[in-house]
Amino acid sequence: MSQNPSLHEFLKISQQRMHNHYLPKLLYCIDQLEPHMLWNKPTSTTNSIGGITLHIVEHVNRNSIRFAQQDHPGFTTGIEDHFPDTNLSPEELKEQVHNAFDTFYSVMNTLITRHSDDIDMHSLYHLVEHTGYHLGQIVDRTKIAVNQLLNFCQDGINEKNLRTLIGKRSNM
Ligand code: NI
Repeated sequence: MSQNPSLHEFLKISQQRMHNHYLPKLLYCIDQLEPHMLWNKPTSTTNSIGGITLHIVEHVNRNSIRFAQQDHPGFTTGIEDHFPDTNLSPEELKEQVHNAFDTFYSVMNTLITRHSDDIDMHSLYHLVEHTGYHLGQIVDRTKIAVNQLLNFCQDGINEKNLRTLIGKRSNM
C-alpha cells in the first residue's frame, strides 16, 4: 500500500514540529525556572506552568494511545480541566515530557512506515495546534517570570530549519 504523498508529508511535519520545535522549547522553559516557579499560580483561577505542561503531556499521551490502536474506544472524560498541581521536581516533570514526546515520535514513525491512508487527521491537527497553543502560554509566562527574551529563532528553532529537516528525511 502506498500512502497519499500529502498525508505522508503531513505526518512528517506533525512529527518533526512536535519533536524539534515544541519539545525543545518546552524543556528550555522548564530549565529557565526555579522549581517553585513551576507550580506558582499568578491568580486563583490561573493554572501553573507545571499544570499546563502536564495538560500537554496528557493530550500527547492520549493521542499516542489512540494513534497506536486504531480500534481504541476513546476516552470517556475530556482533558479541558486537567491541569494537575503535582509539585513534581523539574527533573520529574521533564522526564514525563520526554516520555510523552518520545512515544509520540515513535508512534508517528510507525504510521509513516506502515503507509496507511487511514489516519485521523482531525486529531493530529488538533494535537499539534493544541500543543502550540499551550506552549505559547508557557513561553509567555516564562518570559515574564525570568524577565528576559527567549531567542528560539536565533538558536536554530525556526521554520527554515524545520523545513530543511523534513525535506531531508522525506527523501530518505
Ligand atoms: Ni487545552
